Amino acid sequence: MTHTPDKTKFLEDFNRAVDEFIDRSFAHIIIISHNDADGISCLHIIQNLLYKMNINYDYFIYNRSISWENYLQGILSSRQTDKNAFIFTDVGSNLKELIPIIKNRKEFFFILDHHEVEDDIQFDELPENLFFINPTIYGFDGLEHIAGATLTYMFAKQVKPSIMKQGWLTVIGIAGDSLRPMDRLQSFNREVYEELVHEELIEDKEGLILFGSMHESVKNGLKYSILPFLSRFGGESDQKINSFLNTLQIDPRTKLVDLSESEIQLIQNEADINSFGHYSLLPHKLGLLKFAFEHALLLNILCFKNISAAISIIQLKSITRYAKNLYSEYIDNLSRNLRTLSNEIPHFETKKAIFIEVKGKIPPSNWSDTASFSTVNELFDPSKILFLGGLEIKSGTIKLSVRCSRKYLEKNKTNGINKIISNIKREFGGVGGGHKLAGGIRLSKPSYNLLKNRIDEFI
Ligand SMILES: [Mn+2]
Repeated sequence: MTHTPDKTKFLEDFNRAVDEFIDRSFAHIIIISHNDADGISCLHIIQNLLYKMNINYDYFIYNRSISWENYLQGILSSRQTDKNAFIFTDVGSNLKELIPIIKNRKEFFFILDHHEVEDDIQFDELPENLFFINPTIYGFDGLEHIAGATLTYMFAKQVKPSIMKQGWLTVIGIAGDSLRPMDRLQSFNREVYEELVHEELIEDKEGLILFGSMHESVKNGLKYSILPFLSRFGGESDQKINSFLNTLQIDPRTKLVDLSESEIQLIQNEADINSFGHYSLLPHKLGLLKFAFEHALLLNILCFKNISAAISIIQLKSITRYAKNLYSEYIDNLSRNLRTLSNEIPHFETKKAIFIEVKGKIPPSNWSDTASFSTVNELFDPSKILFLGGLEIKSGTIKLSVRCSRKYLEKNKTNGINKIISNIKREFGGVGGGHKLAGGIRLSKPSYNLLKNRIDEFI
């Protein structure tokens, strides 16, 4: 969509949903959220809201690996009443699957999502018990303008203004989804961010951005930065980085956030990088959890390894040893994977796409993030679509992370990853979905082989 977003219409529909939600004073609510940092932030915002409203609730996490029909079968109760409701956050834009289910239920459904809607849907003919709040259908960009947590925060705050105190949760969602320094935020993300800074619920700082390692020493920052990934230092030996810093007369043990402006200048000049920007701190947290980007990344890691730990750590003030170990291991692997990817792995390349099979070279739990970070760091031709993955043993299917660069999107505005994935699904079946920039698909092995040869038809 290239036209300017219709904010008035969006807020009108948004407010109508909020009013309905308040007026119906539900007896019990089931929250369903996505298994990533944004989704976990949304979950906690809604939990806080329902607690304040004295409404009982249960929650579930959806990882999009099975269809909604199969998933909801285990959740939908045979006892239906319009006194109960569902709130979906950061998930629920697969309307083709959901509408037939929702139409036959008595409960009310509030879907707060920022993923693109791939299906052909008449939005004025939705079931009466469905409130579908998705800014992308009004022309907003689900990645650049509004995170799931931003939308969820706006909803919760409209219902109960005192939810602002939990607004820091929003910044975790924004940091996890946007992968951007905070000075690059736009639209609702920016409005909410500035409000939270103004209310001193979060702190906005500027400095050398080495995301993934903002809580570290400058030596570790250069070594383990994943955004930007510094090919000169990433995964290199301590000795090499120390000697670089020593020639600049900078103590390698200096905390990254304590570097002076002139030291930052010096590093940028000598290393030929340009990475000055804004980052966000959560004032009531300590150590790694104080840094919004790193906190979000930790949640994303835990969502894969141990979902309960992800759900509980967002409430903690300081990190557990267990989580810290997982984090260091992850960053260590990711910087190594990015190094591997930028050097050796063979590619299958067509005019419009690059396929990289990483099975055996990169563990499956790292595929998605390695794909994301190799794309944002432009390790491959940014004018091509990246398919990174391989055989997933437990499902026997080929699991692919699909990514494009922002540059690609600027040139191909209407043909994002979600669109490409739905084109592929229409031809080959499979399960998957996503944003304009990022998505995933699982395919059978034969379908995958066909796809590799015919990919340019679908892009
Ligand atoms: Mn999201």
